[in-house]
Amino acid sequence: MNATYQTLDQHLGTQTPLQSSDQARSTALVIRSLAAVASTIADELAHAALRGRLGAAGGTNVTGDQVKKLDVWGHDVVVDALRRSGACAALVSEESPEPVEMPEGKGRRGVVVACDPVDGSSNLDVNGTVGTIFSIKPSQGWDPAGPAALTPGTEQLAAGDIMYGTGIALVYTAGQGTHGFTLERASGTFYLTHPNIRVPKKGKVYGINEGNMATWHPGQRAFVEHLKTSDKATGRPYSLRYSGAMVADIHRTILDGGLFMYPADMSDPTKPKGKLRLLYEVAPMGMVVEQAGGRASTGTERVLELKATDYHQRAAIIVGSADDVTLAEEFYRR
Ligand code: FDP
Repeated sequence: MNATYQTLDQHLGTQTPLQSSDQARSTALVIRSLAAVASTIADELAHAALRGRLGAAGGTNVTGDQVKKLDVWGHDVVVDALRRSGACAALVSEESPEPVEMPEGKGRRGVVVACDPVDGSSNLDVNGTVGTIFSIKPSQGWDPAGPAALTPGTEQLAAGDIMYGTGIALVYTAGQGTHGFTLERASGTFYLTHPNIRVPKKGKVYGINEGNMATWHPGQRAFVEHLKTSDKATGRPYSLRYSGAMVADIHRTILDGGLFMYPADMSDPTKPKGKLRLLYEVAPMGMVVEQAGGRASTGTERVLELKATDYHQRAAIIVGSADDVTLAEEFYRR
């Protein structure tokens, strides 16, 4: 390497919120374990076609998505790593209907983790980008500890994601800014390459699955129409970029600004239906973006204040540059 970078381990030691209690230290341990698993997942993804790991595992998960072989494998390696850490009391995972309770991490110092081990799995079979998302909350000493995951996102001790792209990037926040690391594959070490990321106040790019437009709230439709309308003074039209993996779309958004949106399906206006999962997609990415100076909203509410009643609850999300998210909310109010 041409420069000297701080390692993830060293950086975790600088974060004040991670030093204050046994539970804070457990949070750092969990982040270390997930970073170690990232190397293993990256290697498996890179060789999936050669190791017979592409394609469907057969069946659907609890939220009705088709399960891929790599989803199941990813869940198993995350469970193993968290058990071994001795710091996790329960794991809420996309691939398990009920929380996986872990006796190894019970007690006041344990944390609960919500994780999507392989997010964006429809990209798997086309060699597209995927990611891992994690959220860490206090277990409150509960046994079973799973219900402690249902508290609002404001209770998160830390959150982050790992993006398996051309490089492997890990982004995390423990409530003291959002920081980005790049994996040096040969040593399996994450180095701090993007300290204290700041989302530009306003962007030029939006990411959304426009194929769903017919189901959107009228305010959402009008907002996207606005972004596409030319107006030099306000930097429009915005460009559209959409990878199909939340982690990749939000990674671009925090670095370059703009918006990532997965609004609710309002086909039945009395029953808005989000797609993305609150505990292991929406809330953790909301914390990552807020800690970088951006905003995360459903269009009408701050996502970090949503309280879950179900482990796999879905929620809408409009996330990114503060001014752009605020403007989206104005369109919802009109
Ligand atoms: P996927 O279904 O492929 O796992 O859960 C999520 C997710 O991917 C996100 O990562 C992604 O942003 C979104 O769903 C893509 O959904 P659409 O295919 O409906 O656009």
